[in-house]
Amino acid sequence: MKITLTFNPSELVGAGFKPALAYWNVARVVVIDVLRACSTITHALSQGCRAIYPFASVRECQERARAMGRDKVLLGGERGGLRIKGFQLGNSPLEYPREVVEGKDVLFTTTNCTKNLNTITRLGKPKEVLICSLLNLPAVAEYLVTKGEDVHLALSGTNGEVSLEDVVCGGMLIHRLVGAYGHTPLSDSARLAHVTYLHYKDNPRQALLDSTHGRRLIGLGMKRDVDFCGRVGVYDLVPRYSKGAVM
Ligand code: 3SL
Repeated sequence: MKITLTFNPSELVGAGFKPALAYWNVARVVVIDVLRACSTITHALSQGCRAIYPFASVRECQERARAMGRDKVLLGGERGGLRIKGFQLGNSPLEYPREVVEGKDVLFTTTNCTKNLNTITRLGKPKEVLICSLLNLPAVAEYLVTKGEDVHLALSGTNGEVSLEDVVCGGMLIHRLVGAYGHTPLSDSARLAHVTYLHYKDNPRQALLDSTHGRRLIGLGMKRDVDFCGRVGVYDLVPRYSKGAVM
């Protein structure tokens, strides 16, 4: 099992990643966005949401809503961390309880994560595309261990920058895979994530509080979201992206 990692979606299309494209089509890709999209997706699915349809842009989301029937779907997501005008839901997991999302399809767009997903699927056809946050990390790790195949961790980052909380989540996943497999070839970026995780090993939640994005969300009055997303292994779920939907 070889493990590679990109810190944000712009690296996926950069020249540096090109040599790995052949490998891309056989790898299992794990998309990570701890604050907050992957946490929100995982939580919504745990609450009985039928499917989440991720879109790169607000316009695509609105067009699909018109095509599917505006009253048949929920629109969710954010720009700048805030709910988009005309959308019923933002990107806070707390806005996705069972009474709101059970049996519903959510059309979803966020600044970084849904663009990351979009880039991944435009680049080719990975074997599987999985969604991981701290909330479901043990379930994802367990699943990957049963497969024992190459994995690429695609962190979402923030506006083209590295996000500490995503790096620590990626590093925690690597730690579990290395623990299960012993010697595992790691790319330098995967090794960096692992080392960063080891720094936060005893208190991974602290990484969310230290991170630029976590502090920004707290500044916007969203401390409850940061606390919610900082919990490890709450859901035994491995959401998959396939044919335009996460289920
Ligand atoms: O960019 C994203 O995908 C979001 O998760 C960022 S935010 O936490 O909603 O600001």
